[in-house]
Amino acid sequence: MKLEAVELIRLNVPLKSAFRTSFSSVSMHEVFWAHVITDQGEGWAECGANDRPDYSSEYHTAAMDVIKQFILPDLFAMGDDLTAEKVAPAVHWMKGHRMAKAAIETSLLDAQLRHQGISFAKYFGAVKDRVPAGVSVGIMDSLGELMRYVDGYLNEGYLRIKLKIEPGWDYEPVKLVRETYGDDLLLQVDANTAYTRDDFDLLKRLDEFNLLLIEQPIFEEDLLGHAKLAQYIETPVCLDETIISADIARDAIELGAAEIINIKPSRVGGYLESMKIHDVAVANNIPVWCGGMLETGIGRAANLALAAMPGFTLPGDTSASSRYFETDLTEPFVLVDGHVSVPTAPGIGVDPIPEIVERFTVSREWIKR
Ligand code: OSB
Ligand code: MG
Repeated sequence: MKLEAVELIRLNVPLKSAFRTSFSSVSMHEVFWAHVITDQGEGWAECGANDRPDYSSEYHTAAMDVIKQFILPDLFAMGDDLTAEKVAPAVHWMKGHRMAKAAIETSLLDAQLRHQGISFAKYFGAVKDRVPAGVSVGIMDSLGELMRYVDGYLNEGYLRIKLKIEPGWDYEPVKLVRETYGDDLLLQVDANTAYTRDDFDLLKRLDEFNLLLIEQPIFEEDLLGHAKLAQYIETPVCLDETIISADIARDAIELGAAEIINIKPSRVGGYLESMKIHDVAVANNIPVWCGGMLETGIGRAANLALAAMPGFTLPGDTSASSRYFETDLTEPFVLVDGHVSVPTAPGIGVDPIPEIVERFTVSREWIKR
């Protein structure tokens, strides 16, 4: 395949309600898409980077810059020798910038598989045609507000609730949700690194609520700290921010720092690295689940395909489009019996709807070979 041109499309898509985590409150999903044109057809991907370097060191302006200055020149230079599988080796010299790399690799994989008539799900070796959906519930201003949201999501049929936590918003909300809905509710929490090694006793108090897992309790570089915490508490420790590669996944598992792994393709540099992490986890009996970055349909479609791989044994943050947006930019993903369908059409399996995309577009830029 030969890469002819890339369009970077910046979009501002309003969220239905503000999504607050321990690191930010977002009411506008500010993202960009990579739209590649190759000699075999076009492809699409959503970059997972936020507008600020708050979840990871990446942010969308920087990701776009890295794509333009470094990633594309290397790929243009490969002529017609390019495949999606060759992207990661070609840009391996470049430190970090995994979300930028993932956006380009994924859009090329989309182009390649659309041309071959193969869906992402088939390429990944998916074993399900629909995946169980959880929902990530942000930090709220009050317990009453939290309960209205949790109640609404459970009524819609979500199969698992994830509560965002931070110091001061942990024990009480978890206790209230557990006591209101009983022991059968699949319940987990996500701290996005908000705690420290000094908080282990506080986190141990959550043991009484029989949580599925606690996600990324402390600093992402503190592998040993997570291993110590995993020893100290009953709740399984799940890593998100820390796991940026299959190598780190292997080490975290061996160290006892990751009893469960959240796989987010953007964070790890793409779907091919995600498949490797899946395989490392499965080989070590570590459950994985698919995380999210509030993706529009373009990113969500690919995540759903990944979540249909056999090792994804826990419900993901692969919620329906209506969890996030009044209007998605592709055919919306809907919740049916707590599940979301895995796309079956070639590539990511969905297309942007031009009139809707237009409404949310902030800017477009073409980079040609
Ligand atoms: O830590 O999983 C996270 C959203 C943005 C950044 C980080 C995270 C999240 C979520 C929501 O928890 C996941 C989703 O529903 O897409
Ligand atoms: Mg997380």
